[in-house]
Amino acid sequence: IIGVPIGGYVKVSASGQCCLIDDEGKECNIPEGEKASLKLMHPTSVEGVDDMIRLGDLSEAGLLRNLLVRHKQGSIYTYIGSVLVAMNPYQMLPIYTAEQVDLYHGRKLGELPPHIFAIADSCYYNMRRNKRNQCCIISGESGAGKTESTKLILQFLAAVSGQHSWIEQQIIQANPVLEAFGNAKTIRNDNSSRFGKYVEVFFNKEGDIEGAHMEQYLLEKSRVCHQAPQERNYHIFYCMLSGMQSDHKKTLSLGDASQFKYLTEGDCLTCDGRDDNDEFGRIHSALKILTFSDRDCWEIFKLLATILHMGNIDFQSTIMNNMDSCDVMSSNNFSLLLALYPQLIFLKSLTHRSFMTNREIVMKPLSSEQATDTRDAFAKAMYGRLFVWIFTKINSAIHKPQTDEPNYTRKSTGLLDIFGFENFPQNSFEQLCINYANEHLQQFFVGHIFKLEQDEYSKEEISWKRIAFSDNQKTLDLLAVKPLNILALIDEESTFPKGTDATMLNKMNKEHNGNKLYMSSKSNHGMQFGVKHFAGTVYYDCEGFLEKNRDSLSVDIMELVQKSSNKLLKQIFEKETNKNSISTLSGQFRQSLDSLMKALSLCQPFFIRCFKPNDKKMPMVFNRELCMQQLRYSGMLETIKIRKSGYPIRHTFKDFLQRYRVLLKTPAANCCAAICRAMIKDEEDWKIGKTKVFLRDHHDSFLELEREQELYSKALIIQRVMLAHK
Ligand code: AD9
Ligand code: MG
Repeated sequence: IIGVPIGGYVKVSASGQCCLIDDEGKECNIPEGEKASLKLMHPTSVEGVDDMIRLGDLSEAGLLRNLLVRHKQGSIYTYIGSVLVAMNPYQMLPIYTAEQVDLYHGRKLGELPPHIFAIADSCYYNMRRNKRNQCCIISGESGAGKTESTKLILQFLAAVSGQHSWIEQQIIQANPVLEAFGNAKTIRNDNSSRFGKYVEVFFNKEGDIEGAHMEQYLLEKSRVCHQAPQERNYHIFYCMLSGMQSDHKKTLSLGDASQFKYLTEGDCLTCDGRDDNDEFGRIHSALKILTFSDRDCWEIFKLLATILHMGNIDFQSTIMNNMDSCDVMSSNNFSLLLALYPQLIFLKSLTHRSFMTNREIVMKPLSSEQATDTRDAFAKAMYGRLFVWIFTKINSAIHKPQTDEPNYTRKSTGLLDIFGFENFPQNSFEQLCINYANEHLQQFFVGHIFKLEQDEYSKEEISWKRIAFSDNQKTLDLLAVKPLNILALIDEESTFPKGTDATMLNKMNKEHNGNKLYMSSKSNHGMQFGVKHFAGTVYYDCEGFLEKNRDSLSVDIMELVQKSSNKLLKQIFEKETNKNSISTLSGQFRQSLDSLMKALSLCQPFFIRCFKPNDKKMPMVFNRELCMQQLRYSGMLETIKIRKSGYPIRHTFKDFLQRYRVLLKTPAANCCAAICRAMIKDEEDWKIGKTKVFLRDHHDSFLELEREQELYSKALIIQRVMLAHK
């Protein structure tokens, strides 16, 4: 890697020839002239350290090597103070057993080798000791291990929570369901989360889990209709087709996955290491635990089948009155769909769109491409709403009202597992939203580690040399803060009936041309724009932006839903009317992110940075370049510098005294004596007994007076300072 030295050791052969074996196992002879560029490694780098704050060689190369050495030893966790770096092992390690839970429970951070359980235990301990809500912010790119880490923390919290009750079971069982409906195989991760989630677990005074609440963010709906090569649709479809009883399948006219267009676009039906058949059983029983009735499950599967059958509808182009139009191909088998909808309305709403002229509503025929888009939009909307419905239902199962205890509000630990930063050869609206969310989180991290820390030092007048750090606020400004920011322009254009992706891009180019963080289209006809994100520059393809952002269905489709005989279908589309006023997707996403950030800012945060050691999903392979990239953009080097020279722990004097006075080993009596000695001249005027201080009568009021004066003069000073500031 350019500019990043590699570690190694020198082997001297019997003949005296020197040869270098580097960290990647490569042997090379060192020409005489280059020997001077060899540097002796700092002793802390040779075997690696648990906490990178202790590294002697605080350089990129030093950090990288530390992670490499530990990865080789099988130590996947490393601290930077209280920040945990977690390297995906891509293999099952025997470190998550009940014994390990016991081992880490009740121990201080750093007492034992770094572990995700240690972070979980710190959360739990802090929550109870400080009576403050905690949160774990888990970040990293796709496949780095965020979702697995979230599950491990939940597992730990459930294990240490006193009672082993039904509610813990339910919270844990929410995962297989959410993953079935919201995760899919992508080229980066066989179980990639295509939505973000924030899970808040509530604890009562005794430290037992009392309930939970989950928030979801922006499911990737486009996957329902399109998959990139070697990627799959959501797991649930394949599980259903492989695990469902054959008579049920027959009722729903289901064969196997290869029969459905929506499942075959990526040319990948199975996923190594996943057994869709087994998984179906697990999903089904998890649904039951979460209070979904057999009927609910059946309704869900029916809707999924509907979506699959919809995908198989083809349109045949025709010309009618000189206009492009189309018909549904008669060869298609859509008998299942017709059981749901009146036939004529169904066919018409897919192939026509009605709109208002000055006087009346007219039906305009759609071309076969437009009809295909309408069909896909309907399928995506169905799946998206089904997902939200399932999510809401899970939430109501795990929601438990706080037990009525006067003077106690229950505390929570929140776990944030959100989609990682994405930069594909082609990026669209979804990537823009995802990367915007990641910018927000990065800002939160930077804000917490750097800004707050340094601000606190200046406030307390602690002498301190400021550390430069890369702040991504300017990117956030460009995306969502400045007037006419990118998201605002997309929203604005989405509300113009005549707005197109091209007019939107035009406005963006005009507005942000001078901004160094913004890249205009590469050519005049280009439909791309670029944003310089904290983790690299991403070019976005504008095509489809407005349509995705508007996220609306034609009135004809909405009418079709109303006329359908399916209760669940009607129910999931019901909310439309009473949804709050924000109608665009990016608007809703922004709002939910804002409230997330607000919630996070009220918690004591822990940060877990997941790292991906290689792109091949392989154990024991450490790609230095890939890791270097992650180290750089996650700001780890700066984090270490600030943690190393900083004071991340702070107490008010009062708290500190109350907690740590015992360590002085001065008995209380001696402290009392010290006070008396300082205040009362004559040693004969006071005596220290076994449990009490004995004073002369007049010294009682004397001490009280002195105390008052001391406190009063402090109050006066404060008052004066406040007046001066006015
Ligand atoms: V994405 O942004 O949702 O695409 P994640 O969530 O960061 O991504 P995930 O947790 O799904 O990644 O991890 C990917 C895979 O790595 C898992 O399916 C496991 O096979 C593997 N993994 C991750 N962490 C561990 C671990 N602690 N132990 C064993 C792991 N395997
Ligand atoms: Mg995930």
